[in-house]
Amino acid sequence: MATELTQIHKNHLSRWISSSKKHKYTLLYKISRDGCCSTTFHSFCDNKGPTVTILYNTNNSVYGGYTAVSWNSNGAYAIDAKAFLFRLEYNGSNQPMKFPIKTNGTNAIYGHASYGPTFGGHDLHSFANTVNKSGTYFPLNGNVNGWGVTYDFQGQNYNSVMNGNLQVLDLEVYSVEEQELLQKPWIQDVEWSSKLEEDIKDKVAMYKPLPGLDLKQVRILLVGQVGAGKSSYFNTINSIFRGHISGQANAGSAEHSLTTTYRVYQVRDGYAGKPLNFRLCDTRGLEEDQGLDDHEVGYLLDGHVPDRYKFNPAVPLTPDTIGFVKNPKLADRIHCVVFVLDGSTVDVTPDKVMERIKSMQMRMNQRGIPQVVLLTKIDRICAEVSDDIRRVFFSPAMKECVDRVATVMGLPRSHILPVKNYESEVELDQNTNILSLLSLRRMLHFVDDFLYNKLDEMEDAKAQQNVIKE
Ligand SMILES: Nc1nc2c(ncn2[C@@H]2O[C@H](COP(=O)(O)OP(=O)(O)OP(=O)(O)O)[C@@H](O)[C@H]2O)c(=O)[nH]1
Ligand SMILES: [Mg+2]
Repeated sequence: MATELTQIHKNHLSRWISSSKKHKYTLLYKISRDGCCSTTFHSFCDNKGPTVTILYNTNNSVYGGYTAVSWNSNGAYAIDAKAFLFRLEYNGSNQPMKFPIKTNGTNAIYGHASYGPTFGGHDLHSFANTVNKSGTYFPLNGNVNGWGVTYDFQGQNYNSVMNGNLQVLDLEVYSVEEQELLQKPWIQDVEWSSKLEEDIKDKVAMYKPLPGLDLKQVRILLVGQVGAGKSSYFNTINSIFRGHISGQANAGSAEHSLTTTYRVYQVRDGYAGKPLNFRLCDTRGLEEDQGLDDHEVGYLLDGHVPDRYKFNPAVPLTPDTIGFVKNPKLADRIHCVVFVLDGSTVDVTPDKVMERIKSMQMRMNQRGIPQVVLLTKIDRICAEVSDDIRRVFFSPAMKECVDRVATVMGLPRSHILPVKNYESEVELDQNTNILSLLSLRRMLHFVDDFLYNKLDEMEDAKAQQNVIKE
């Protein structure tokens, strides 16, 4: 289990702290990093204003407490009517629940130099003095002797919140600051109008690959972790051009990749219309130990993999596989790669998946193939964006997420394209369409960069041949 506050956790906490405000969470103290010691806790966390304390236990449950007042070492209770305890996950599943204070704020927290974070009298006393790690976890020496004295546990007990023990993989304290929407957008904003929607839709529909390359359609490859939203992106684009919500590609949640077959999808302009000049290539998701492998990626990029090829981890693709495209042309190759990343969990992407993405990037760089990131599920990154997609470029949470992804992927911010895919909607929405079309138009610009390079290469080679002939 990741012992780090995810975006989904932050969203729950922010809603509980104040539904109308956004918050910035800064890690102050983490026992697996800083040691489990009350003096360290106080030196890092006293007088820091509002904080949230999170415990991750060995049963994959995540719980903790929020206080709007500063921690102190005075050996005294502090009053805080805004304090609450909470559960975020129970046995690895999302089970958020807020446990409000029931005493008008009296005895909300207890600050003592020898105590770690302690809430109520004492509904949750995490630890005292120093606790050493035992194997993989910290057997905290606190207690919950005052369970329900200060906080209203809504019928929940020590077992149903904390599995009846205080064995934790980690305990973290974050400072919580209120954040307003940005004054200036993190990247140029657009005019969210039906005219813009029509303009970009037309541009995309009229897109033609560079002449002189004998290329009718370009290919954009979608790769990324299982469940990131690759198939949903194709469905979103397809829906926009179909004129209604469509679910042509199978999308949903499964333990392993739902997409097991390589699909080189066409998008048609309107009902039974003619195919547009780009194809979206949907792949099997990346996983820590299975899924699309490096070898297959090389074949995909070079255009050896046939449409409807069934990925099979037990039988890797080889030149002898039926349908293997032996002599791919430029038209068979990939002209732009899109890394599809789930914005709401990107901060906890497993290291192994990240390593695989990095090694794929090397293959793409060797071939000069442009790369962009499609940041999906932005409705889960920021509640304000979920309410109104037009706030996407003004959301501090979006900016933070985009900056993190740009750094990790080694790409400029302008290569990170946020989208909200259609997932449960029944009607198209103008602003959702605009954001998706903007991303597609950017991808086609990147495709053009690649094609210009190819054209230059071809022309240079021709010129060389002419020189040799002369
Ligand atoms: N809220 C929200 N959910 C999304 C978004 N995009 C995709 N989803 C949901 O995420 C889940 C996974 O989406 P898929 O499109 O199947 O993901 P995939 O990358 O194709 O996954 P695999 O084929 O299994 O590798 C589905 O339940 C989608 O409805 C989004 O932008 N917002
Ligand atoms: Mg899929």
